[in-house]
Amino acid sequence: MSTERTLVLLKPDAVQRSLRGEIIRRIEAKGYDIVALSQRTATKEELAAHYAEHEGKPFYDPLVTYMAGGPIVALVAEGENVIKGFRSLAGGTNPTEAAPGTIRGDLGREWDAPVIQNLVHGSDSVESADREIGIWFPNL
Ligand code: DAT
Ligand code: MG
Repeated sequence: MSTERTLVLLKPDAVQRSLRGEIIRRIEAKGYDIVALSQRTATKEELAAHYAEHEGKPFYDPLVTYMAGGPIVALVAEGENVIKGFRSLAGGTNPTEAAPGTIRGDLGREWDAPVIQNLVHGSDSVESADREIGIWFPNL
């Protein structure tokens, strides 16, 4: 076990649907600390850095357009194994298939859109978390 930090984004659909409180409640109820939090509209530069691993994939352009389409909330959560733990809270990528009890499974659904809108992002490894926290919170 080790204390970790992870980068969470509440995506534009979460903000637009007024689900910020519900999602943050689940993070806090799980017992993780929120050590930084900021709402802003993401720039294309931030999103290009954040989603560099997906550049060239068919959903990349719609993904960046969706993520730039409204305010997001970026936050850093801290706790033992929080990287894996938040991804468990979030559920699988496709909200139709995400397990009930998870953020995406309980609150998400598919829409007629060229990209999956699934409410939240969570870092997938220690290396990703370090890199992503550096993008969204360079002074942390
Ligand atoms: P995750 O967010 O579960 O880590 P990912 O990193 O593979 O998933 O993809 C980033 C986002 O891109 C994901 O949250 C939703 C979107 N996405 C992924 N695969 C997709 C696909 N096949 N079609 C449309 N959108 C997709
Ligand atoms: Mg990912």
